[in-house]
Amino acid sequence: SQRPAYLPFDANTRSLVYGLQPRAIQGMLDFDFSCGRATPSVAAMIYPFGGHHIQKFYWGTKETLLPVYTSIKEAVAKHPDADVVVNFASSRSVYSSTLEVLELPQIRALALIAEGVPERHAREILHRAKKAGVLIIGPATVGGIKPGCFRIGNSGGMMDNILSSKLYRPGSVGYVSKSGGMSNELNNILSITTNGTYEGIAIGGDRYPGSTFIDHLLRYEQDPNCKFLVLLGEVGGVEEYRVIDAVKQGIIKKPIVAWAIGTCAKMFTTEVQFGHAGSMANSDMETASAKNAAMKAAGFIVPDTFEDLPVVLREVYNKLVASGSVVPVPERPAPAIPIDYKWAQELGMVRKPAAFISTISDERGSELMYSGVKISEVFESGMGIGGVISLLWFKRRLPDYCTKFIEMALMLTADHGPAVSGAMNTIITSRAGKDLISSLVSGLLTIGDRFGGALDDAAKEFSNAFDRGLTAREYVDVMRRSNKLIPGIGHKIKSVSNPDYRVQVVKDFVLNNFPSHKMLDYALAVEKVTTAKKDTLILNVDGCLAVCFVDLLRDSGAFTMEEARDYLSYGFLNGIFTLGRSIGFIGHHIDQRRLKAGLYRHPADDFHIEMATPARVMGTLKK
Ligand code: Q5B
Repeated sequence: SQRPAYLPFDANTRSLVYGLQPRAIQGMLDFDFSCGRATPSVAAMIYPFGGHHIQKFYWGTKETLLPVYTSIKEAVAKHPDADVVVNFASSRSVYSSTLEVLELPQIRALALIAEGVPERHAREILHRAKKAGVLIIGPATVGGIKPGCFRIGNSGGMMDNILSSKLYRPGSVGYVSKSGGMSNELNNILSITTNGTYEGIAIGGDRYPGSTFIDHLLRYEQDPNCKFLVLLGEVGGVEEYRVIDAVKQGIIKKPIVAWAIGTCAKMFTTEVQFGHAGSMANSDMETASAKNAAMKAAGFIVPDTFEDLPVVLREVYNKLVASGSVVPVPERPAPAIPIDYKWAQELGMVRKPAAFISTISDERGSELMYSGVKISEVFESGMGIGGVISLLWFKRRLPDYCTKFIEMALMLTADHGPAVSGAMNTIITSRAGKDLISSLVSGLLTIGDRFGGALDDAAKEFSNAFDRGLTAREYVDVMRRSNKLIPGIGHKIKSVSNPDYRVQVVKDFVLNNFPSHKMLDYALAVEKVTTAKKDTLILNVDGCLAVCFVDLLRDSGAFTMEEARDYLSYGFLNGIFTLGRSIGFIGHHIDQRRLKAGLYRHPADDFHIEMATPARVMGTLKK
């Protein structure tokens, strides 16, 4: 690295991020963009699982791609300009991945974010890092921030915090604290009382941090651009005393403002463990009050209370300005940072017309809802599949007899043997080795005017004729004159002498439960006319269900006349047969699988094949 050791980060720092942390990386890139960096500070990610790939991030309003490598070695080799690793590995894997990084001389600084790293591991990392001359920040830290240059992970908080604390440009104060929360507080105070943060490091709250207060303060002391120092320590440990020694020995000469947090500990009768692992006084000198007194005695600028910290910071800053040590530069306007659409939407800053409208279900809340009814209520009410269909198809709760009728329709249409067109298709497809969906769809595709899909037309034609006041005979004659088959009439095998039991079940139910069955009565009158002509021209299952659904729509009281007309025009009735028969087709597919049925080839003698020899086209077959 070209940078002096006291300057691990500058505006050209490039880093590798260990672990898949898209939010943190986006935060780093947004920070870079706000600083006006030419290149993103993250060169690549390392993630041992899932193979090489690339991930997309925003760079301002545009998008940029970052590679993901599976090994640290490869990432380092591919990005020789990267000399920092931000390691998001968990407490379980941070040790091994960090030791691996420490083997690579290219990496000069390493931030360890994981909490709960065993102290034995932390001490070994510390030892090896010292030997390798690598700066370690952490573990158990958010990292640190160098305004205008580089941000470690989530340091500095959300982008609005970064902007309000003016972290997009450097100030003059180098600070060191223990945690991200303390750092955020300092960034804010410094932006108000001084020209802001020059660099801030949170060393982490563990008992064995990879670098301590003194390491960073010595760097700041050497860095000519850092004009004064701030130490925000806390109760527990003796690290503040190492800084006191350095001040006493004249190694640290720059003004240093300090405060040890935790002075309230003396109000408790027993020793108190504050938030961090190391924040407990094991002796009198480790108390915050003792540290504050010792720092004051050594010449640090120590306020009387934490509340007075801003006052002393402002005083020190004003003195440095007056002496010419700090030369304030005109404030540049805060950069405009594009914010994520989702976030802007949550803040109510943007609106966008939805491309789709949906009114029947919603899974976004804590509970799935069908047409405004919670799924728990769907079950508690015992509404069954008929009730679910009434919610999802008609957006209303239908009376019990209607939901029972829907269920009956599904049960009766579920299957009608293997010989019908749809089942044949499913079976043949299944035997050709195709999967369930293909076999099912192959069967469903046969549903139409002739087979199973006559419901919609039957409902339409019967109700038209009825509404026009045609008698049953007149309707049959009208259809014959226009050369149309009556939808819902006729069956390949069922007849007056071989009645379809399914139709009988439907009729019985409707006659006994529906408040009105005008359309069924009309269709039965039509059946009388057609069966007089031919035994097989019965009201078939499609026709019977269709006319009964018209009765339900028109006379159950659950629909207006207009709604009844609309629903019929949507063609939902064939959906009843399709839904019901899907049960059977799936059954046939499973059946064929269970039987291990092989590929089917239809016997050739079942085809009458006749091919006409094509006529010779003059001139093309000349000898
Ligand atoms: N004729 C169903 O035909 C079938 C007539 C008619 C006036 C009619 C035929 C038809 C309308 C569509 C319909 C649903 C193709 C049927 C279903 C589900 C199923 C199936 C299963 C299951 C049967 C003989 C003579 C001819 C015709 C005349 C026929 N239909 N006249 N209106 N509707 N119906 N589909 O038996 O003078 O001799 O020339 O298209 O409702 O799909 O189990 O199999 O659950 O899976 O082949 O139940 O009726 O009769 O075509 O030989 O005609 O009757 O004009 O007169 P067939 P054809 P003529 S239920």
